[in-house]
Amino acid sequence: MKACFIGLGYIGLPTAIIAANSGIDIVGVDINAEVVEKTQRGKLHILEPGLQPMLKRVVDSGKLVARTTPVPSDAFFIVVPTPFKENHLPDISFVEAATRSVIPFLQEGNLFVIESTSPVGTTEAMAGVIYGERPELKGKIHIAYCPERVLPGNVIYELIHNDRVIGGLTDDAANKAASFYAHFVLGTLHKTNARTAELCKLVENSSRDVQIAFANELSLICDKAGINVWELIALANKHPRVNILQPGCGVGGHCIAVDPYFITAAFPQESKLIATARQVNNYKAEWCTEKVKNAMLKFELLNGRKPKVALMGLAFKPDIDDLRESPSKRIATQVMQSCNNADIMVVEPNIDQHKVFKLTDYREAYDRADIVAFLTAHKQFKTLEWRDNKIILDFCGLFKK
Ligand code: SAJ
Repeated sequence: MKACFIGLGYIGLPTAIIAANSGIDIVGVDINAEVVEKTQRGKLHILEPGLQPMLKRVVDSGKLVARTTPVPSDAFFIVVPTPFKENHLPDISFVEAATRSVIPFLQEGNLFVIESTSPVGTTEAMAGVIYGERPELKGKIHIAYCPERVLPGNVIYELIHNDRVIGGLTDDAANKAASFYAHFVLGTLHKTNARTAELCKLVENSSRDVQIAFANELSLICDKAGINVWELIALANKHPRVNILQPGCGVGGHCIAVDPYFITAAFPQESKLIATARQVNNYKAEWCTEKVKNAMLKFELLNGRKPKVALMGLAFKPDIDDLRESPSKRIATQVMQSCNNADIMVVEPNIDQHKVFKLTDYREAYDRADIVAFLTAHKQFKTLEWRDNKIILDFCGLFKK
């Protein structure tokens, strides 16, 4: 069995490694020559615990080979990003380009699977692209959609143990894809059609977005009402059927802050709640920005000088180095743009340097600042003690005060 993985990013590379580790001959393909070269040397180009030694092993044993172009195989997997364009419209151009790149190599009996998060109907559309170029293959290859659902940081465990949803354009395609995943997935493989599987992925992340929006909305209400939101949520969660998530300074990352738009773009009339959740979570970051700016103004009025401000954390969630779609980064940018003369220290302990922000050590920033805004609850910040002589804006619930 030989399979080609198109896209060696945060999901494609770990899946390729785990599939190779299960004994399948894997060819990993990426258009980025640097990624290919590094992977060929057995060097991991992403941060993911436990994956480096596994990569080295499968490269050394010849089970994983990296290239910039596909080769004839039994199965092809599309694992490339699907960002959004202006107006939050999904951009499936990478999926289409990756699909087109494998078309010359497709043979009768092959399996073709899309894993990239995609709007409903993408798998059917890509089948149309394939058969448009290779009409002789119509009905002779097996096409399916099987979304990834792993949590960065826990990818090895989740790739093996999570259940998978496998949507075939035909029952045969779903069965064929399921027997591929059965080589390395211990979770249950649930078969369905491609459109259901596409929407299922979008719904999983939208569900989390809506739940976080509820927590963020509560934080706004509590702020006005003078109630501690952390205590409120902890108490409400004592109810056996209530499980409210935690508020923060908004929702970031390339999944939860993006995928709901794939639903709202296609079903605008029917997805009011999903759209509102996006607005609430986006608004929460603006609200935090205003809170910081107001605290700075108030400080200046009271003390007759500008405050020193520490903005703590740029990553989109705790203990990672990923700044994509990060609300903390947005807040830091907006605060800095609004007061160009102020003394602002930006802190991100998980990265060494940043091309826009000059980074300060977290202890130094905490010591020096008059106003401290905690944007991301990194573990380093949890070692700091509350100080009554500072104005602390605890947006991510570090002290739960
Ligand atoms: N967040 C909160 N409050 C919470 C939980 C999270 O504000 O109580 C924020 C985080 O700070 C972050 C954002 O939400 O900004 C998203 O973080 P996350 O940990 O919820 O999720 P991701 O983006 O790292 O991964 C999600 C996962 N999806 C679900 O849990 C439904 C993962 O399983 C998916 O595979 C991944 O998206 C993906 O690739 O789609």
